[in-house]
Amino acid sequence: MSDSMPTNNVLGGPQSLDKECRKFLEDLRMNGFCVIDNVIPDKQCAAIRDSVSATVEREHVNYLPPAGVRFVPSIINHDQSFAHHLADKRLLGVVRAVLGEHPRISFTSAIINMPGNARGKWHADWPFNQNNAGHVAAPYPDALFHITTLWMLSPFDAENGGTLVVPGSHRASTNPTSPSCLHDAEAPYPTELHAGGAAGSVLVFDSRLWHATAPNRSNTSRVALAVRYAPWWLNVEILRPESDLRRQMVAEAGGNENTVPSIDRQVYEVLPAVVKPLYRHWLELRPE
Ligand SMILES: O=C(O)CCC(=O)C(=O)O
Repeated sequence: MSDSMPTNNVLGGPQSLDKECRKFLEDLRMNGFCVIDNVIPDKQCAAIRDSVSATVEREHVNYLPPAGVRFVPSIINHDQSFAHHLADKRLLGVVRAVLGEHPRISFTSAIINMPGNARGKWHADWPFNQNNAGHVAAPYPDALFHITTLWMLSPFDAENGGTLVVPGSHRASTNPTSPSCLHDAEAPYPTELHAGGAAGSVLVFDSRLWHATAPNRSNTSRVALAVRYAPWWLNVEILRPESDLRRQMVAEAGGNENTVPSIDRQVYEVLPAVVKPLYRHWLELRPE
């Protein structure tokens, strides 16, 4: 790809980025996703996986379909074993190149796909999922302004349910959560593939990318974190349980929305200094 191609709002001169980062950005721009390997070094990955698995066992909440998936929102409040890696230089290099300075974490969830879990429906993530009260209505503009990352605490492969993705679908102006989309959310897509990687890798994708939970056909759980990054200017308050915006747009309007509990002050205080700026906006709101 030449540097004269449309940049799809990737900020900063491409010359200022190193070769590896340029490759990640090219994949993200052309296919809608890339995989950054070795974000969590091998030696630490097993301990983090064990810690997250134990936390999910203790804290998992009732989650909607697909069946067989365990979920903990804002797991950072219960488990900080992985916290240091959230500000990984290579990953944040990609995030900043796309979203600009002062990115923020919008979601920190744990997801465990148990052996035999059901396949999920095709969707794009918040704020492009049309089933959420807070969404950018389809047809939406061709701009990348929210990044989803799936952290492979287990290796991801076709057998254990590496995430299903449709390469290139991030440039569509709609997705199968919209009645206007021609594709049935439950039907396989001809060009779908499983995103894969070794444990410790991070799948990074444009939140508009069509993706779905894949069935885990192995006999061990697939353990992952879903961490999403937003630019400073994207309003994420609808996700916060105690916000007035949520009261207005979800409770009073009778809508559906993800719930992202605020971060406990005591947890925030013990986070690594490089990670604090990513969560500062999500500190619990003190009653006036
Ligand atoms: O766990 C996966 O592979 C997919 C998760 C997913 O679809 C999501 O978090 O939006």
